[in-house]
Amino acid sequence: MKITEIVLTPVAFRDPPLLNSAGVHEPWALRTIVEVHTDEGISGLGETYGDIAHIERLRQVVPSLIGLDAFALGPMHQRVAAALHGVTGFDTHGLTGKFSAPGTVDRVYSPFEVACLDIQGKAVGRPVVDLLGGAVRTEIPYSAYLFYKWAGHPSAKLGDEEPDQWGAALDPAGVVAQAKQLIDQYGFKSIKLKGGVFAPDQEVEAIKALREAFPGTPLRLDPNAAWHPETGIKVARELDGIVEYLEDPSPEIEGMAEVARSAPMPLATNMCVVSFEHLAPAVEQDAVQVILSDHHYWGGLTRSAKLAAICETFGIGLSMHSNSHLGISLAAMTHLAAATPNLTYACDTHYPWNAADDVVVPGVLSFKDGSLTVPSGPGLGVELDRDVLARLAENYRTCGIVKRDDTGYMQKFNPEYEKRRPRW
Ligand code: GKR
Ligand code: MG
Repeated sequence: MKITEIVLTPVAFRDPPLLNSAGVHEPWALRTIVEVHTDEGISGLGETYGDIAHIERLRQVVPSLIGLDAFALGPMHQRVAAALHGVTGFDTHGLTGKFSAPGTVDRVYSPFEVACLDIQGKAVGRPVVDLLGGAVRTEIPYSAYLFYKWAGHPSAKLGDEEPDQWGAALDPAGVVAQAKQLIDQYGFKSIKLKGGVFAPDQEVEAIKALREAFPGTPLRLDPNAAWHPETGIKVARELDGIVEYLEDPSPEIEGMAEVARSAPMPLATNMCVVSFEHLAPAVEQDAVQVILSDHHYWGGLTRSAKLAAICETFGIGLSMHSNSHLGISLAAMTHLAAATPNLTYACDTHYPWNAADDVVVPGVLSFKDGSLTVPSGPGLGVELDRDVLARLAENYRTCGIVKRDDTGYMQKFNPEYEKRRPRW
């Protein structure tokens, strides 16, 4: 089954002003929708980042994939590596760690692999989860992903914003209210708070307020490496018995190892271990006890299964990371989580923040009690809504954003703002 054509469609969709240690989300989030077509008339879908530099790298490899068998994933990875000739990508927010040349290959390869698995599933009439070894669970729990946020996007200056459907969350009461809203709507049974926005004491207070409002619900805090190791150690001690894990308190493997030596709870990361070459030093230093896998940068679903095996070997726990995304990614994440026995934490997802603009035909991806049922149709089990795709592609052409820049957007309203990691 030969690949005959690959279509890349950059899209932009509405994103609320979510705050993090790099700044604040812009009004539009970017993704690229990948469609792989074959000579047997079967097509597959993938979804990946939408920054211009990433799109250029996707474009660079497409010609070398034409003519390849849609089942030839090993050769496909090799062709992507050859086409990129050691190119190292980069992002400016740094929220998913440092890019290396092998990590860049995995990021670029991922959406093509997912699309080919979609094709393979359709060809044999089985869901992708079956190609990954079969479902060890059919309901996949996701966590309520809370963000500090402004009431809405400012039109000219901070303070003049028209509130969006979630309103502001800038203190512990706002964070608890946001959790209630997400839990009422989706039924989530775990909570993650994105931190690194306010001084650590205030974020600890917010976590304690969540503990009081939701007794027994697993909690996590993720400041995206905003703290010096000594601050990380202090916070870890204060949150003993309150969070199930503390995510990326401090930068780099060495910083995480320093915190881990004194932290009473496991430390998790999606920043210092983001590629296979980071695993050996992290294991040697016992820097992280949980890895947030993410098929968008670990090289697709089959290479994420390899990561899971390595984590199992070294007794490292597994959770799942997310960035702003649409339903093709959510379907792929759900199939992967269903097939990964040691993925025992509820997965992260930004989906509730962006669901209104999904490119996938509604119905299949609907949360019940905080979980998604693994789609049962062949392949990923989701279908593109062509009208929405056309609308989001037009958004991309007109929105004026070609790369995610949380820091630059924050500086528009607060010119003094500097991205500092660690800050406290
Ligand atoms: O969307 O602002 C965000 C997050 O901070 C995201 O970019 C991170 O990569 O969700 C992420 C995380 O867990 O670090
Ligand atoms: Mg994180």
